[in-house]
Amino acid sequence: YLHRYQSTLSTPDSYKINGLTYPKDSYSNIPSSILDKLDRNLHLLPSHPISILRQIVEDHFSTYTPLVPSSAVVSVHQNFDELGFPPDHPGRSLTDSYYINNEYMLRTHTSAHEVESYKKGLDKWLLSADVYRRDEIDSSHYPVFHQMEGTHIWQNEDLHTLPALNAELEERLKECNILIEDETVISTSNPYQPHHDTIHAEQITKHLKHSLNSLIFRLFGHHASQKGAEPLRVRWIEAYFPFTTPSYEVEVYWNGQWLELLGCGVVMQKTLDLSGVSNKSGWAFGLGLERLSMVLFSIPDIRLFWTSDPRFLTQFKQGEITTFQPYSKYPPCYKDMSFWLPPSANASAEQHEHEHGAAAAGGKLPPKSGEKTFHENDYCEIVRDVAGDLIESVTLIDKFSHPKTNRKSKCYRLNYRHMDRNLSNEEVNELQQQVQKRVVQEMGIEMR
Ligand code: FA5
Ligand code: MG
Repeated sequence: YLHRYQSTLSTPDSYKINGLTYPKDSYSNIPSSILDKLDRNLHLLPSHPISILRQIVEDHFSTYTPLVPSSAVVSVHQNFDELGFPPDHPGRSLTDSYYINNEYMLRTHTSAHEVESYKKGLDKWLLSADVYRRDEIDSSHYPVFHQMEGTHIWQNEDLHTLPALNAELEERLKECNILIEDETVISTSNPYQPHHDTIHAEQITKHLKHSLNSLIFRLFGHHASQKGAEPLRVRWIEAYFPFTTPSYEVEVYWNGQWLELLGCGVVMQKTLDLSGVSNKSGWAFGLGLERLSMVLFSIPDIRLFWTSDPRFLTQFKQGEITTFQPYSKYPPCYKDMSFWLPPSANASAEQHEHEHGAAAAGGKLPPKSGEKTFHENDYCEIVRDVAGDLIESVTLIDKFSHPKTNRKSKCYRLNYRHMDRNLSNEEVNELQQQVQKRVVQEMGIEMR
């Protein structure tokens, strides 16, 4: 490990990140396996798929200022409050987010930088960064991924220029073999903002849709551009985000499936007011780079983005979307683990999807130290902390409720695989035992 410069450090009392020391408190829940990721910056690594896509999006929006935040640490205020997230939003819970302490956290989305970027007086910008969410373990979920935020805002007195801009974008889209499926309507569930002139709100929404449709065609339209090919299908769906209205999610039809690419909408006036630009209006989007890369480069496992194996890293070239050539995979090795849940977890504590859109409460809100409720994300975190990237997936394979005592048990299958060599049964047993020991100690569960 000597060659590795460690700019992050966790001691029992504090985290040291980018030269700053943050005291720990009952919120602190970041394992060192996650802190290690803070220096990696895959979105800036030349010829890495994540960086290749960032660059293509930046080239597409060539007049927008590219931004890269200096640290993944943001205040809870920036990540949630400034953007109008209600106090009981599930995304705030300790089971879903990584907290430095009750004031600071690792950003869960690039929208955390919206206000500070508007404050800089920028009207058109793109921002790319690593984001952190506690999550389940499988081939498409990893606790760190990358997002790109893009926004375009105008001085209200300039909004009359939008119809001409939109006409130009429409002309260009006509040359693309794209089929846009959009049945969204403006309604009470997805309204324009009351202070907006309807015509202006409509033009901003159009500009948002045209801009993103043309980006998606740039990324996915290669095949559809060939003679006689089927059109590229893009679908617009009504969505909800606390900091935009109207709001949408955009999906693309790829290899026979609809794939969610991004969330977007017209920026809430409250956010712009907070940024000191009340005289402006416009749109914002947030795009997930891993999901995009996995389908465009045919990368089958999200852990591959983090490998240092040259067989992966030397395959790609900046500016080019090429198909991943799989190299030999070593065999997996799975072990099952059955345990009784702690008594207080018997009633509820089912897992939920981590979504920034949903407004429903249901997560465990901070701080509830000392209370033992079972949450799958806590379990997965310990597994990942012990096994690192050797763990490929954690799957619930059985649930049982004792008919007399009403005690509940679960059985998980832990699937281990090394990316670069064979794992021995002894090695895997050793990992499994460490996981067992830690979950018993830290989660109050009892092995069956
Ligand atoms: C957001 O994060 C909003 N900040 C997006 C936004 C920005 C809305 C600006 C409005 C205006 P969401 O949680 O849906 O929303 O994530 C946005 C995108 O990130 C998703 O569409 C998806 O592409 C990607 N994403 C979300 N969760 C994951 C995950 N666990 N793994 C990989 N990609 C993910
Ligand atoms: Mg979403």
